[in-house]
Amino acid sequence: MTPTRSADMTLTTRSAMTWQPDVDAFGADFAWGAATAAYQIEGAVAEGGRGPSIWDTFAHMPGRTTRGDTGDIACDHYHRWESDLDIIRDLGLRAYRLSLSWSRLQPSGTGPLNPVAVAHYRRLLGRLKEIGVRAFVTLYHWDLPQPLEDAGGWPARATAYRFADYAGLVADELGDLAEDWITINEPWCSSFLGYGTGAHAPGRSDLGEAVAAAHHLNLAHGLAVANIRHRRPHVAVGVAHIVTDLVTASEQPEDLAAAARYDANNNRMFLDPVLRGGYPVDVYELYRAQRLAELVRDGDEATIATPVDFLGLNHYHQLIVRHDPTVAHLQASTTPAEPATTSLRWSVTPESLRRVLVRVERDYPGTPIHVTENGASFDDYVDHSGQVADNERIGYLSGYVQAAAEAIREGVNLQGYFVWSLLDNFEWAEGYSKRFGLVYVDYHTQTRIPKASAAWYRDLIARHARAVG
Ligand code: IFM
Repeated sequence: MTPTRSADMTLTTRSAMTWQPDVDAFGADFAWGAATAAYQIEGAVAEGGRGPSIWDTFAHMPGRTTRGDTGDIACDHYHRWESDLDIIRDLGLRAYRLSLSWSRLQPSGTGPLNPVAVAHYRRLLGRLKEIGVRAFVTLYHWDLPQPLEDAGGWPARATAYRFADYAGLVADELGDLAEDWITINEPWCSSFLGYGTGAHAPGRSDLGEAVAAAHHLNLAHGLAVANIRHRRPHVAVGVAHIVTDLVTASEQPEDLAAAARYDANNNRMFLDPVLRGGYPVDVYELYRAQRLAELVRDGDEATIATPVDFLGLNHYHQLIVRHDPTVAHLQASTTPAEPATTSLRWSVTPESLRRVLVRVERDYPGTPIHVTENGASFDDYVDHSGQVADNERIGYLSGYVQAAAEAIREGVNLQGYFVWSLLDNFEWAEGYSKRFGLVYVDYHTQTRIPKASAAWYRDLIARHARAVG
């Protein structure tokens, strides 16, 4: 099928609704899915033996989240998971990416798993199997058990070993119910937002801690891959990194250098150790004062480079980078590449997805990739007829899916695509003010209303199924 608009157009207008991406590029087994994360949807924070995580603590601190929102109830998915899985089935999703709550499964961060939580997730994963939906299970999506934070958090090397232990136990208990596992979601956010800027839990602001956290998250990933493989040799294991598309503001040497520093920090500090065997030289340079070289012990880089079966790539938008001496440490600042039109003031740049996919193929050839997150927040509302006409989201997704198709045609080994998110949910420091879902959630009544984009996605998946026979 030939697209009627070129993918590099910014798709923010209502006319984009009529536009259909090229589904022929995607393989027969392509994993069309949607994604969520435990703290963002589950609620039930004090039930079933769950202990507090750093996000419980942080969200309850005054002034940390918009309107003081917390994940205490969220989408109440812990109680409503069966009907939420019915929505997944009705949309025809081929795959669903969810995360497990570490503080539900292992409240103190050490010791045996909590049998109530194991039983809960066994029911949920078992039901996904029954309805023929491929589960992609993330072990860590930012909700560190609070006792581990009290013992030092991610800046402490021991936390990496606690995570690897947890991963092994989960593989023992749940590894028969899912073929696809993701160790950690976006370690850049956990380290640099959690311990660097303090915008995310646990809210610490110390660059040295952020750098230590980054290395220990990378190490935790590598240790966990080995532990999972040891127990479940046949499952596929990967990690989900946010890969930002960066464009240099000018060809001036100082802007080029700023873009390289930004890229080193946001992208290569996480991709290179996993896919190339070690940190790049400029990352060691960038974090010389924070003693990265001393944090990295003999054997760590080999552990982190334990081969993965796929890269989970999370991508949202493109940024323009320029030299900015007023910004500490990176001396670089960014602006959106296009007028920022999503409600998070992110721009809509479909071409950036093609660019990051092609870049990963160029820099780490042959890596199987799943786009484990892509989507946009808009100010969705229920109209007088009870519908949510989120045409901007349809425009966004059309453009990015087309960009993914073009990347495949350019040789990228792309095997799956997950919309962020299945449901509107707790958007971290932004609380419930930002809506990313294919499905609208009324937080007062917990009513779910599939948006127009959900129908659009269902039809896309069905059209692809017909195209591949
Ligand atoms: O909601 C988040 C998700 O938890 C991690 N990746 C980015 C999403 C949108 O901000």
